[in-house]
Amino acid sequence: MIWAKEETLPREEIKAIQLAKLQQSVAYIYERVPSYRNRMDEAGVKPEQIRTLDDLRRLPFTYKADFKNNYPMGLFAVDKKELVRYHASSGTTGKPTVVGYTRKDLDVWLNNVARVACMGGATPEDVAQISFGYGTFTGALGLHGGLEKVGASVIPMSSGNTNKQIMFLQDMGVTLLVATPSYALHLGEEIRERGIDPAKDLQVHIGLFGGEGMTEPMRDEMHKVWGEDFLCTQNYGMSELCGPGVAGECDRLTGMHVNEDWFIPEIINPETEEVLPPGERGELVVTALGKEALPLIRYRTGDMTRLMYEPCPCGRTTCRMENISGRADDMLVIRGVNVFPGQIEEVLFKIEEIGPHYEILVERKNRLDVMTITVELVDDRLLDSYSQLSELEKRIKSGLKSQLGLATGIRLVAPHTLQRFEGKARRITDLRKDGL
Ligand code: DLL
Repeated sequence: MIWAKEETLPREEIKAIQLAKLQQSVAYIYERVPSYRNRMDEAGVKPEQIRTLDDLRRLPFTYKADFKNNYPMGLFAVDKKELVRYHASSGTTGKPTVVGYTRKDLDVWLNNVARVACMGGATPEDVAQISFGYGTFTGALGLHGGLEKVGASVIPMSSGNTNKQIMFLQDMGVTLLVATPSYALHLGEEIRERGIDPAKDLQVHIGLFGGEGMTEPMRDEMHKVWGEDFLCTQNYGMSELCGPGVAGECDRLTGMHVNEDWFIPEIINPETEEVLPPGERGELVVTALGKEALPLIRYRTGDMTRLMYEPCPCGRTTCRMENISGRADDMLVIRGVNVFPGQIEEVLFKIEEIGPHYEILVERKNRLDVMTITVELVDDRLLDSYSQLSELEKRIKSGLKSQLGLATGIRLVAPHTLQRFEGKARRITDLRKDGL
């Protein structure tokens, strides 16, 4: 089911909508947000100079630091009394990033989430269990509201309490699961451990995943746990832009369709800030159109991907973004080599004897970067065989060496030793200190 006619417009019509909304949004932000007006003045660009979509490049970027410097609501374009909702994303350190919505913003947002839910196969018949943590995180209330718009019935389960999750999945005839991919894998494993076969004993046949990436090997793993016919798609978004609802995969699994009538995506080289041609990989920059409370122009998302404009067999004409290959700032530099966690995952997930959970530790020893990856065995009987263990370790190391061009340490641990995450997985610990 395609939720909105804007998803199937000819490119020229999409561009016309984008230009009209861009001109309106730039004039609006210039008038109402002093810090962005100052930046435009410094760059010597006025709203009336935005005459074509190419003029977007004349506009200054907005950075995550702008939220910090204007905490909590300095980037807002409306008075507090116009707001009907706040959300906030958890920063790794310091204050959260606070975002707000007017009534119209909320309606646009949830309609965009409804589109994404339909891309992933949701229908009014579905019973949806939301296993994202409720709270200021945009994921839970975003998917909740979007699925209600579709007409599905929603169970606001929240994260954690695996026994209760499983009981509801069974007793309520849940057909659709919303979670982070790492939690969905964990939950699936727990279900199997209780002697339940999700493919036969449960009715769950759709997974709407997001908030963190899902690589193809992870999707394969998901099928092993939840069954071959499980349609699992991922969707993308971020609090600053609205939350979920920016882009989502359809059942053809050809990348995430961007809701282009509300978001203009660009790809830039994160170092030079130069705009890259379609198809090239770089940092995603997004302009959010038509937002009242928190308009954002050319926001540096920090997420690395590429855009594809070829038509999709599903009938949607919107451009698609590839699976996020990492964050510009999540990238690890190990002895001068750029490493994205996704690359490590690609290797690990192809090895049968180990499970999908891992931890990366980076330290500096004798002035050298050392990366150690801890992975779980699937079968603890392997722990009794030294020769099998060392053969496995060698195989993992050589897979990683050819993928990353880098030697890594491997620790093999018994099943269920590593921490599981209910929300976004935190798999990297970087203990390096500058200058050592
Ligand atoms: O994670 C919004 C969201 C919730 C999207 C649920 C989809 C589903 P934040 O908490 O602000 O918002 O985190 C945004 O999460 O910049 C990405 O780095 C990462 N992220 C979100 N979705 C994906 C995805 C929500 N599908 C940050 N693949 C973003 C990879 C993702 N990374």
